[in-house]
Amino acid sequence: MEQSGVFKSVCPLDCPDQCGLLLHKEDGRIVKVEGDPEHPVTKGNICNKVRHMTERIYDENRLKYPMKRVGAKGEGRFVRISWDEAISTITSRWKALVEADGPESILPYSFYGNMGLLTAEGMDRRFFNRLGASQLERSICNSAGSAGYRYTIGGSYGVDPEDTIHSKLIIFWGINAASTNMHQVALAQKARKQNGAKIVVIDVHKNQTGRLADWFIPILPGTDSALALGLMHILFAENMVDTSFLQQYTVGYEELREHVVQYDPITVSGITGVPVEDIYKLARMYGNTSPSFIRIGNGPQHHDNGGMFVRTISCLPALTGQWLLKGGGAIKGNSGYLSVNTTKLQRPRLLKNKQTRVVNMNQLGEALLSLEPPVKSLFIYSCNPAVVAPEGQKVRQGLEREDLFTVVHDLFLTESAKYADIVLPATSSFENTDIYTSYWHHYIQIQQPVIEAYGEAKSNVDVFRLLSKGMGFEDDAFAESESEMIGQALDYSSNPYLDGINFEKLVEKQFVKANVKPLFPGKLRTPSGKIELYSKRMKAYGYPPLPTYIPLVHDGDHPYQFIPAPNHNFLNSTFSNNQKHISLEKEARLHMNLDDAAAAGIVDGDQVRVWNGRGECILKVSAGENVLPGVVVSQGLWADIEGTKQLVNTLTPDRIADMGGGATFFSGRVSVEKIYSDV
Ligand SMILES: Nc1nc2c(c(=O)[nH]1)N[C@H]1C(S)=C(S)[C@@H](COP(=O)(O)OP(=O)(O)OC[C@H]3O[C@@H](n4cnc5c(=O)[nH]c(N)nc54)[C@H](O)[C@@H]3O)O[C@H]1N2
Ligand SMILES: Nc1nc2c(c(=O)[nH]1)N[C@H]1C(S)=C(S)[C@@H](COP(=O)(O)OP(=O)(O)OC[C@H]3O[C@@H](n4cnc5c(=O)[nH]c(N)nc54)[C@H](O)[C@@H]3O)O[C@H]1N2
Ligand code: SF4
Ligand SMILES: [Mo]
Repeated sequence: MEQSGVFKSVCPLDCPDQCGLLLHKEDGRIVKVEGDPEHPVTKGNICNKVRHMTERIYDENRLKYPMKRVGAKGEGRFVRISWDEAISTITSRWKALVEADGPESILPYSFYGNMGLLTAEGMDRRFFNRLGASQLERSICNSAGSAGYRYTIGGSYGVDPEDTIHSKLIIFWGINAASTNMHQVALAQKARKQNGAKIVVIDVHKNQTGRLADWFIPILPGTDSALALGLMHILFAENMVDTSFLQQYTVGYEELREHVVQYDPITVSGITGVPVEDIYKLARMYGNTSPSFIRIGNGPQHHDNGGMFVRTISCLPALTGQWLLKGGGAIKGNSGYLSVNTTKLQRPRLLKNKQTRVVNMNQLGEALLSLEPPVKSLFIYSCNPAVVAPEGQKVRQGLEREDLFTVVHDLFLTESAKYADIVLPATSSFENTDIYTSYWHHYIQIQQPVIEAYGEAKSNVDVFRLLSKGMGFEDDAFAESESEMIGQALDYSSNPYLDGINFEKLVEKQFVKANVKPLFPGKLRTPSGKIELYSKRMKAYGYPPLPTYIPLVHDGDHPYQFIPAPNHNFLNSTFSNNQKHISLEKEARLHMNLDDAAAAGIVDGDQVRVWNGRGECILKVSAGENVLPGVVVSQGLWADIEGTKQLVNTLTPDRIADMGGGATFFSGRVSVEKIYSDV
C-alpha cells in the first residue's frame, strides 16, 4: 500500500448524494478529505460533516480491539480480549443456543451505517441465512414510501437527477435537501439561474431548505396526501391535465377524476392548514409549468399514513404528462436502476427453513421484551438502535436483559455497544474493498483500501468469515474474495441497466454510470405496465385502490405533534459522538411556534421538558415562526451524553406505518413544559 498520495474514493454514508471523494494521504494517514471534481454529479463539492471525516476516522475513542464486558449492561466497562477469544465466545454461545432453542433465538440487527453492498447486505446475509437466525425486516428508513411508490410506478425508478437542470418548477416535498441531498439543491439552483426555475418547498418546518425556496408552503404534519388530492381536484376541474398521456400511460384516470371531486380546496385547506388561495396558486403553477420535478422526501413517509403519502404524490406528474419531458417527473428513490443480483450476493438458498420468523426492526424493544419464543442473542452491526429506534425506553429495557447475549460490531462504543457482552472493532470504509450504488444518481462506485485497518479492526465481511469458520460452516460462499462477490453482484441479466459494468471496469474507472433509459415511452413494472392511478393490487391488499387521505392515528391527547427530524452535521446518530461535529451543531433544540410558546409562558432559549407516556427529553426552545402552531420539531439524533436527556426516540411510537412495515417516527404527540429560564 502506498504511504502517500491522493486516492479516489467514495462517501460510505447513507446519503443519496454518494459523493466521489479524494483522500489525501501522507505517511500512511489520511490528512484531508475533499470532493472529487471529476465526479459528474457531485463535482468536487461535499458536505461539511465529511470534510471533517478524518476527525472520526482517527478519533481517539475509536475501538481498537475486541473487548468483553466487565461492568453492568449499559455501564460501559470493558476489558480487552483477543479476536480468538471473542469469536470462540460468540460461536460457542451460539452453538449452544442453536442446540437448545433453535437458531431463531438469535437476531441480527443492522442497517446502512456503511452503504457498501458487501458490508451492508453481502457476507452478513450469507452467514445469517446459513445460521437460520431470525430474519430482520429492514424497515426503519424508507420502506413505507417505497411500497407506496412501487404500487404506483412499479419500483424505485424516477428521473435522472442530472436532467433536473432542465426543470422549470422544482418542488421539494417533505425533504430537507439542503442538509440531506445537497447536490439536488445545487442542480435546482442551476435550473433557477439558467431557466428561471422556481423552487417550492412544502414542509412542516421552515428549515435550511425552506429558507432557500422561492415559495415556502407550511403544512400540518401528516396531511400532505390531502394537499396533493386538492391539487388533482383543481387540475381536473380547470382542465390542466394531459389527457393523451393519461390515456396512453396510466390506468384509472377517469375513476381518479371522479374520486377527487370530494377534495375541494376549502375541505383541503381545513385539513392541511394551507390557505385556499395558496392551493389554487400551487395547482395552477404546477398545471402550467413544464417540465416540473418533485423531489419526494423521506420525512412525510415516517407517519402512520406514509405509504399513502408517497403513493398519492407520485400520481401527480402523470396528470400533467411530465414523464415524457427531460427533467419532468419525480424522484422518491432511484435504487431500482442499480439493483444487483441479490440471489448471488446474499445466497437466500442457504436459509433452509423458509418459515423463519421475521422481526420488524421498528419494534426491537417489543421483540426483546415479549417475543415468544424469546430472542436470546442479539448481534448488532452497522446500526445504533439504542439511539435510532423508536420507543427508546423499551429498547433499553430489552438491552438490559441479563439473559440476552449481545454482540456489537462498530467503530465506536456506541450507546448500543455499552449493552454488549462482546464488542468487536470495525474498520472504516476507507480500509475495505466494496462497491456503492447510489439511491439517487445513476453511478456505481468502488472503494479500495486506502489505509491499513485501524488497530485490530475488521470489516463486516471478515467478521462474518471468522464467524462462519467458528460455526464450522463449510460452504464455498464464505471463502469467496471481495472481488468475486462484487463480480457476482454485478452479474445480473434481469437488470439491463448494469450491462457491461464489472469489477475490472470499476477498478479502471472508479465510477460508472448505469445505462439508464427514460421510463417513457416504455413499460413499467406495475401489473398493467402503466402508472397505476387506480391499483387493483392495492385493493386486493385491503387498501383504497385510489390515492386517499387517511388521518394520522390518534396518539393521545398531548397538545403538540412532534417531528424529531435529522440534522445537518450528523448522519443519523453517526458523528453525534465526535467533538468536531457536536461543536458544529451546538445543541439539541426544540422549534416551537411563538404563539404556542407565549401561551405556555416559554421564551426563546428556555429549557423545556418534552414528554408523553413513552418517555421524556430535555431540550432548549427556539421560539419563532418556523413551525405552525400545534407542531414542535427537533433536529438530530443526539448522543446519550451524561447529564443530558436528549434521546428523542424515547418519545417516538413503534406503531407500524400503513405500508412496507415502515416507521412512524413523526406521528407521535408530546406535551412541553418549561423547566427554567437561562436568558
Ligand atoms: N445531514 C444529514 N443528511 C442525511 C441524514 C442525516 O441524518 N443528516 N440522513 C440520511 C438518511 S438515512 C435519510 S433517510 C435521508 C432523509 O432525508 P429527508 O428525505 O430530507 O427526510 P427527513 O430529514 O427525515 O425529513 C425531511 C423533512 O420532512 C419534514 N416533515 C416531517 N413530517 C412532514 C409532513 O408530514 N409533511 C411534510 N411536507 N414534511 C414533513 C421535516 O420537517 C423535514 O424537513 O437523509 C440522509 N441524509
Ligand atoms: N427520531 C428519528 N429517528 C430516526 C430517524 C429520524 O428521522 N428521526 N431516521 C431513521 C432513519 S431514516 C434511519 S436510516 C435510521 C439510521 O439508523 P442507523 O442505521 O443506526 O444509522 P447511524 O445512526 O448512522 O448508525 C450507524 C452505525 O454504524 C456504524 N458503522 C459504520 N460503518 C460500519 C461498518 O462498516 N461496520 C460496522 N459494523 N459498523 C459500522 C457507525 O459507527 C454507527 O454507529 O435511523 C432512523 N431513526
Ligand atoms: S454525506 Fe452525502 S453530501 Fe456528504 S460527502 Fe457523503 S454523500 Fe456527499
Ligand atoms: Mo434513512
